[in-house]
Amino acid sequence: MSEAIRRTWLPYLNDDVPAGCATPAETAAFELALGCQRLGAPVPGLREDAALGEGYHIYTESGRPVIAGGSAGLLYGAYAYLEALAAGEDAPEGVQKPFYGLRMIDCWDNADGSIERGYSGRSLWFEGGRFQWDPRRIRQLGRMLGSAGVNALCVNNVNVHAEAEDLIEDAGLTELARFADALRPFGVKLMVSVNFAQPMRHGIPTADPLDEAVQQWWAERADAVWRAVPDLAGFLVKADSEHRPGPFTYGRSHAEGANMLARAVAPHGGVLVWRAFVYNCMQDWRDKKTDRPMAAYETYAPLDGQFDGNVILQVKNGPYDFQVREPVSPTLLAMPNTNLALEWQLAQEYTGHQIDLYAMNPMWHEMTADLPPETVMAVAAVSNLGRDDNFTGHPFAAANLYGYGRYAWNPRVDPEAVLRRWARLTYALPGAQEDALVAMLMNSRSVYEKYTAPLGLCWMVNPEGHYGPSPYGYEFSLWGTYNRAGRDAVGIDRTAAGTGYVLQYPEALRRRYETPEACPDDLLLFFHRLRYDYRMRDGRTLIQRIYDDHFEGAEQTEAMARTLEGLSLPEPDKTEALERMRLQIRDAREWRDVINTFFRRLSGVDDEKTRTIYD
Ligand code: GCV
Repeated sequence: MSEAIRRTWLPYLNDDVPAGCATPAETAAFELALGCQRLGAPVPGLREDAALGEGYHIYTESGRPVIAGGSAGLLYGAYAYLEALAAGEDAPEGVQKPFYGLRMIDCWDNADGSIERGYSGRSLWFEGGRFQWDPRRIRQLGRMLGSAGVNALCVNNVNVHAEAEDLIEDAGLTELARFADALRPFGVKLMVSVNFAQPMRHGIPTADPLDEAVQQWWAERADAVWRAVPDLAGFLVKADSEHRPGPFTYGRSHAEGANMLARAVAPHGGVLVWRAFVYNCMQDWRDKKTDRPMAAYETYAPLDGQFDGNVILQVKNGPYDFQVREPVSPTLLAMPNTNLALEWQLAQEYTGHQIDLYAMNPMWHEMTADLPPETVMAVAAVSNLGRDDNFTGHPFAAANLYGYGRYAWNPRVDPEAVLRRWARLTYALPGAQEDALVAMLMNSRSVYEKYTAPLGLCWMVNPEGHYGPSPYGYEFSLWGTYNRAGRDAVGIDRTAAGTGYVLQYPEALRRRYETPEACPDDLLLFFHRLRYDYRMRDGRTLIQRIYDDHFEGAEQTEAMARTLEGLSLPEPDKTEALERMRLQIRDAREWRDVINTFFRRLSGVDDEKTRTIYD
C-alpha cells in the first residue's frame, strides 16, 4: 500500500483526511474549510437543524451561503456544495432529502482478510481473524462513503464463518465499537451479519426461533452489542441458503425466524435485514420442473404481512443471482405489506471482476420502469471495495460506488448525469474527452452483455471464480443454473406451458414476457426456448443474432481501447485502466470464440457473414 492518498472523486480534498472529528457536523466543518480554501470559494455557515435529519437546506443569507441540516445533513450538504463548485457549477440552493432512509453497502469481507467475490485486494479492515486497519485509509473510505451518501456498512460476509461470529461476542465488541467510532463522523453506521445458529455455540442445543432459550440468548446478545455500539444499524442474516443454517431446520417459517431476531434488536432501535436469496442449491439438472428463479417468490410471497415492522426483506434485483441481465425479481412486486430492500452488486462477480468496464447506473435506472422506486424502502449493494490503492481495483469502478450513492439518494437520477459528474470531479478532462469517457461508460454494459451472454442467456460463465466463458460449466451442476442449449434450440420455457415462472408477475409484465413476440430481445432466452432459425424482429435468425452480438461486442471492446488511449488521464489511473483494457480485449475475444464455436458445433449453422468461427 502506498503512503500517498489516491485520487477519488474529491481530488481537491486529497492528502488531508478529516482527523479528530467525532460527528458528521464536525466533519462537515473540516471538509468545508479545506475544500473551500482549495477551490477559492466562500465558506458557508453551518446551522444545525435536527428536523431536517439527513436532509439539508442550502440558501443564501446576507450574501453568504448557509447550509442547514441535521448532523448528517450538514455533511451531505457540505459535500453537495463542494462537488457543485468543483464541477464548475453554481452552488446548489434548496432542500434535498435522501429518497431511501437506509442506503447500505454489504461487505463480503471475512475476518481472515479475504473477501468473497472481492476484486480489489484484501479487506480494508480485517486481517488475521480480527479488525486491523490503517486509520488514514479508513478515514478516506469514510469520506468516500459519506460523500456518496451511503449511511450503513455491513462489515462482514453474509456467510458468517466461525471467526466472524466473534464480532458480536463479548471479546469482539471493543473492536467493533472502535470501528464504529472510525466511520461515525462520516454518517456511516455499522451493521453486522450474524449466524442464525450462533446460540448453539453456547451450549443451547437448538437454534429454533420459537425456543425460549434461543430467544433469550439473542435478546441478551443484542443488549450487549448495543451497549458497545449504541447506534449500530442492525443485523443482517442469510439463512437456509447455500448451506447456511436457518429456521427451515426446525420446521419454522422465515417470518418466524426473522421476527425472533427482530424482537431482540427492536428495543435498541435496530433493524433486522433478512435476505431472500433462498433456493434449492442441490438441484438435479435432469429435473426440468424445479426452476430456481421461482424459489424466492414461493418462499416469501405467502409470508407477506407476517414480518415485524423492523424487519427488512432484502431481495436481489433479479430472480437468479446478479447476472448481466435479469428481469425484475417478482418477489419485489408481490409483497406490498412487507418492508423491502432492493439488493444490487457493485462487486463485479458476473460482470467482469473489475477488469472489464461495466458502469451500473444505466442498469439501475432501467429497473425503475418495472419496479417503481417507492416499492422498496431501502437499498443495499454488495461492496466493490478492497485494499488496492485505488479502493476499487479498476479506477473507473469507483464510478459504481459513487453512482450507487447518488442513485440511493434519488433512484430516478439521470445515469448519464451521474457518470458525467463522477468523471468531471475525478479527472477534469477537456470537454470532448469527458464526452468520450462518459459515452464509453454508458455503453459498457451493453458491450459486456454482447460478448458474454446476450438475449438473457445466463450461466455460460466459468464456475471457477465466475470469470471467462464456459458454456457447459453450469449445465449439469447442482445450482439450478442451466441454458439447456441443444442441437435445434436454446433457452428455457418459463411461460405458463413451461415452468410457469412468468405467472409470478403482475399482469402487465406477464403479458410482456409470455410470448416471444412481446418479449424484449434482451430477455428472450430467459423466458423462451427457441429454435436457432427463429426469426427475430429485425429479420435475423436467432443463431445469427448470437454470432453477431459476440463479434460486435469484441469489436466494440477494441474501440473502447482506442478511446481510452486518447484520454489524458493522470497516472497511475491511465496505466491501470489500459492494463485492464488489454485483459478485457483478450477475454472478450475468448468469450466470442468459445461461445460462437459452441453454438456452431451444436447447431451446424454457419455464420452468414462468413467470419471465423473455430471448429
Ligand atoms: C456471499 C452468490 C455468490 C456467493 C454469495 C451469494 C449470496 O451465490 O456466488 O459468493 O455468497 O451469492 O449472495 O449470498
